[in-house]
Amino acid sequence: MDLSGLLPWAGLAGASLEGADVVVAGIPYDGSATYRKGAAEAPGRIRALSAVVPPVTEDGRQLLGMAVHDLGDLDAGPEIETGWRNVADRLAAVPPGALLTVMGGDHCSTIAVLSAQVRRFPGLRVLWVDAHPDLCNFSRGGAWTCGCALRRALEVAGLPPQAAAVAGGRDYDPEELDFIREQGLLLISAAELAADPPGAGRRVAEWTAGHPLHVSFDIDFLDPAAAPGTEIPSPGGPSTRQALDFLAALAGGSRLVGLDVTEVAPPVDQNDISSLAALKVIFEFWGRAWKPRT
Ligand SMILES: [Mn+2]
Repeated sequence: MDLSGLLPWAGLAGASLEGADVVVAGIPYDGSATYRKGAAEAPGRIRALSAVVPPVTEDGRQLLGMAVHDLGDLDAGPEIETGWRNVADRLAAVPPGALLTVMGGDHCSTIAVLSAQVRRFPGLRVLWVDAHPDLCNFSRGGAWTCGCALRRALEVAGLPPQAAAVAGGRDYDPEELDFIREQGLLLISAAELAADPPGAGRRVAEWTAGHPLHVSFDIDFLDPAAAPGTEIPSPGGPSTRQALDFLAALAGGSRLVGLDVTEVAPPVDQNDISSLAALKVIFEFWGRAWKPRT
């Protein structure tokens, strides 16, 4: 793809950190991926491809005037178990008025993101958009592997399990279903969501009850036809269209304070389909969550 002459983030980047409406960062970490690695390359690839996106959303909203600051990539070190702290400190210093947007990394990079977000926004709620709940206490040989990402993130951030909801679930370990039932988490399955994306979005918005909401979007939420380049593709997922309709309805009734998109793995992608899907989610999210200053 010829990107010469084009600027990242639709040309919107270049604002100061203090004056930014949106702050972007990458976490090039895939040390917790147990099947197919490659998510460490996602921030670089998504940032490069962001130059081809126009600064207009699909419903015609202008993003020109939205001030973007790109922090660049943050180093989580070789192991997220220790590496999350430095990344969280950097992200927690982002001014509260800025919409935080992070590119993973495997889904354990979200451990750093959520611990920062809960410092920026007390009372935070988390929507885990994913084919997998990532709620195992121990999975695939470790407690800090991707199957444990949400479980560890809640612990590290000091959030009760009830502060999280899962949307798009269709692959479970038995332990996760027990945990969801015992702790009373909201779970909206892929089948429920695909049957009525706006209805599912409204249900989540209602659940947030006015609390600040961070959305953690694992690209494997999407059907592998829409996002093949990921660690663990899971057939039977929603389309990108359904995902956007879900997010639009969600945005209509909730207070969005951040987004992270994880598990895009460029080395196993096809023609950048998955990176471009991630960018579509990011830009449409911005269009929904950003309130132009008047
Ligand atoms: Mn995940």
